[in-house]
Amino acid sequence: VSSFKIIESTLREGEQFANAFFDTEKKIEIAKALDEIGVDYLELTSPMASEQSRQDCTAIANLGLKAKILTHIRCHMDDAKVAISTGVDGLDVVIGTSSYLREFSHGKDMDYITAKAIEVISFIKESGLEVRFSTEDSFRSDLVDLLSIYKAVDKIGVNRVGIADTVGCANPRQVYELVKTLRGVVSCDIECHFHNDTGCAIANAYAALEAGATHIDTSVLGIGERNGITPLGGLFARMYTGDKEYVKNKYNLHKLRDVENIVAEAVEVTVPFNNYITGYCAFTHKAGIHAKAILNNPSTYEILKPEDFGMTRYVSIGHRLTGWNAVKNRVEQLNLDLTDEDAKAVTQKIKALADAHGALSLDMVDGLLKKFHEAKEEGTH
Ligand code: HCA
Ligand code: CU
Repeated sequence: VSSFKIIESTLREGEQFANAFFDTEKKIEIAKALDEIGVDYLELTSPMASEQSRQDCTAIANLGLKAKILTHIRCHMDDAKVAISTGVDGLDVVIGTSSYLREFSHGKDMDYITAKAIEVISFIKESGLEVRFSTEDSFRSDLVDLLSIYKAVDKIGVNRVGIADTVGCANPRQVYELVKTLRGVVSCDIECHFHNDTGCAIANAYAALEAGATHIDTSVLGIGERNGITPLGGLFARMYTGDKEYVKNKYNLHKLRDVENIVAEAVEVTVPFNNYITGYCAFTHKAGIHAKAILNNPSTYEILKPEDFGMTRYVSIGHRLTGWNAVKNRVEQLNLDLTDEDAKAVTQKIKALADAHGALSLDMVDGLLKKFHEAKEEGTH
């Protein structure tokens, strides 16, 4: 995968998260924080959702951010007209194509959908805006229906077509196959949107990019409808691992933690302990064997460099799995005068204490080391 673009949808999909309520000020703060990271696009809630949503969309479209501003609308002329009047750079148009949605949601057939799509897309293009056309619930839609509607909109010059795994049912192999097939049928860009109900949202995004997709939808911490979509941080971790330089040069990765904290606080959740990159244990090394190798060369057990994300590595030593090399490293950090033999003795003491009482805090470990150091000093006087 040589390049990709991020459509950051915290301010659209993320607003569909159970706890989300962003007032205007919070939306602007989030938009600016995401812009600092350098995401390519921001996608905002439809101006048709409510009067305040319309005003907020207009306000953010006029902030002069580097990111292109999109709003997300139904495939209706009325939606398109109002959305254009907000001053956004482009519109993401969506309509359901699966039999579930055709039957139980909007009740329209494929001929109607195709004609409507062409009408709305042509209208948006005439106004000079970028336009994407996406099918909701793509993976439960008929493949022939999908390809023929994508082909039809590609022909009239849509900028991107979108595939949406609305229900989170797709797996990476299915994603690869669908995107690969679509890549052979349209010449425009391909955007993908993955829900995370079965934990595949990052892997699916990666598979889509490998198959020729160009744009991936994300949200901060993955928030969205139900359990959400591809998380921004997780996508960074995945893509960095494939092409570190591209990701580091294009995005300001040091700002990831800030925006996660802003969003976590706004929606009243804590950042998960095992979160990609920023989880509190994401760079904590524990077992003695790992600790020794990490101290010699971090690449032995680290695929992501913490410093590239403004994070720091931590080697945990106050537990029964500890090893003397890690303890000795702490001796050096504290600038104590202890030999290897001393470090080994303290290590045995830590293990015995941990067996008896559970983990020791770093303060307790430091206390043991200092006591050992002082005892030696007294011995030499
Ligand atoms: C929904 C809409 C959507 C749209 C995705 C897209 C989805 O909330 O149902 O515009 O590509 O998951 O299908 O988020
Ligand atoms: Cu969605």
